[in-house]
Amino acid sequence: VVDFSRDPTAQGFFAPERFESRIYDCEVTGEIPKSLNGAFVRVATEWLYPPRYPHDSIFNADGLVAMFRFRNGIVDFTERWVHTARWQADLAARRQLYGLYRNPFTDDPSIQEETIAKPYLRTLANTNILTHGGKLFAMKEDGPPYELDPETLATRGPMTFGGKYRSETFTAHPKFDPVSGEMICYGYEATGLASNAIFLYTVNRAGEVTSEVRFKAPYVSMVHDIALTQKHIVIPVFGFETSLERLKAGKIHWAWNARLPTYFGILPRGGDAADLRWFKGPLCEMTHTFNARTVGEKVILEAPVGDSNPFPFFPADPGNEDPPTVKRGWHVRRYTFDLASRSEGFTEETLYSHPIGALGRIDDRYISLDNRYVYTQFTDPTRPYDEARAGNLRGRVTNCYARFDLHGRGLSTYFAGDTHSLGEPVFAPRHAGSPEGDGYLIGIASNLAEMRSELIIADATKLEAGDVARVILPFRLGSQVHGNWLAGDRLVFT
Ligand code: V55
Ligand code: FE
Repeated sequence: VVDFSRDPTAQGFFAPERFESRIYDCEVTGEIPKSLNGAFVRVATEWLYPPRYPHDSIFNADGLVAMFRFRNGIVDFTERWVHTARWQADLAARRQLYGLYRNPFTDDPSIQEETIAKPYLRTLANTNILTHGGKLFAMKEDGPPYELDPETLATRGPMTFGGKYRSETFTAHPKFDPVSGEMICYGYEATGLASNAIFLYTVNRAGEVTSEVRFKAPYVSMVHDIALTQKHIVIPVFGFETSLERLKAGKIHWAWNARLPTYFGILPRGGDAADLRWFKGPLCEMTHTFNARTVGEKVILEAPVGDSNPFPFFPADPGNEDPPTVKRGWHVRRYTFDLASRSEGFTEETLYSHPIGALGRIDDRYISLDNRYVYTQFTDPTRPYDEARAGNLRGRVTNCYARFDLHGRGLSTYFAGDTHSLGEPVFAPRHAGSPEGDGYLIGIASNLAEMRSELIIADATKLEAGDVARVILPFRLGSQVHGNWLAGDRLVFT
């Protein structure tokens, strides 16, 4: 039975829509820049069938991928479920067979034996969507990526990399080196549920695995994102914990634990496990990174960072909660790791005390290089809000994008309007050769008054001027996890 009426998080603007769709030549306001050739792709979490447990995480909902294909000022739209093994099994059974987030011990008894032995079969491919080696794929960090047809978004199936990718899992945040064209990717819990094995891979331009490094995390935690420099890979480990006992007890995969330290692994590129060095310090919540670089003997990392549990659906066990004095929210912070020092410590510096969102992006052509700008969304409670038209969400809507200057220490902001709420912004270059930051911020806005979603296109160099165009959808899109701009000259989008 499909009944979402008892789920308070699935109502109003957030009620699941659950359909696959195609719109030819979308409705547009303003003018889409003709130089934008490529695609904005994104993935949302949406339940095909309601969860078996009411306290489950929305991260355990199915992946719904969408593409806005830009050609010469025209935009076509396609949206499809990722037809994972799990999605297909649920559809065949006409009900939700799968239990809590990343806990097969809570699955339907009819499938448990298989899902406990092969937990990667439960992946939802619901976290990110990217291309490499001529393939488009959606992924979640608990299983293999799923390859998609770049024209139709039809699911082709799990990716195997010719058998040379040996981790059971694959991160949702692979990193692309713009100089070498390589993809650096990894899996944590690489050898099974609650294992502390991390396998890290280099995949060349052609999509072939060229190196593997196997090592162990200091404790089993959510290694959601990493950072890449031209010389090093930075691996943050912080704050969440799990164990087989916990999973067998039927609990959700992760518990926050404010008593845990943060570790940062620094691995030289081309090195092996013996070259990995762990730095250790007080807890910092760094689910996502902006970027990093190696300068002499120092590795320098910027990230949106907080000090408290970011995910209320992964609560702490009694005694491990955040102290009551802790401030919630995120800031732009810089971390410096001194490879010449013998100390295991690192330094932390808040670059901007301005509140920001948990997601942050850069001009992806500068991944691993010295970037000047970082972009994120945030809530400005002083901006106007039309409660009569948009409903009772005053002070809670994410109404702005920000660009922070890491060199000049300046901030510019875009305001989406008094009935809108924004997700993650992505950066699209104005032209293939335009300098860093010369381009557009693109992202989905919820129009809470009209009950529809809009794709915002704002000039990243003139955010205060408002957007240059919006693509108007006649329906709501599910909550985005991540999106990306795939330029026309990049691989599958020629
Ligand atoms: C995140 C999202 C996930 C997940 C783990 O945003 C971390 C972070 C949508 O699923 O499984
Ligand atoms: Fe993420």
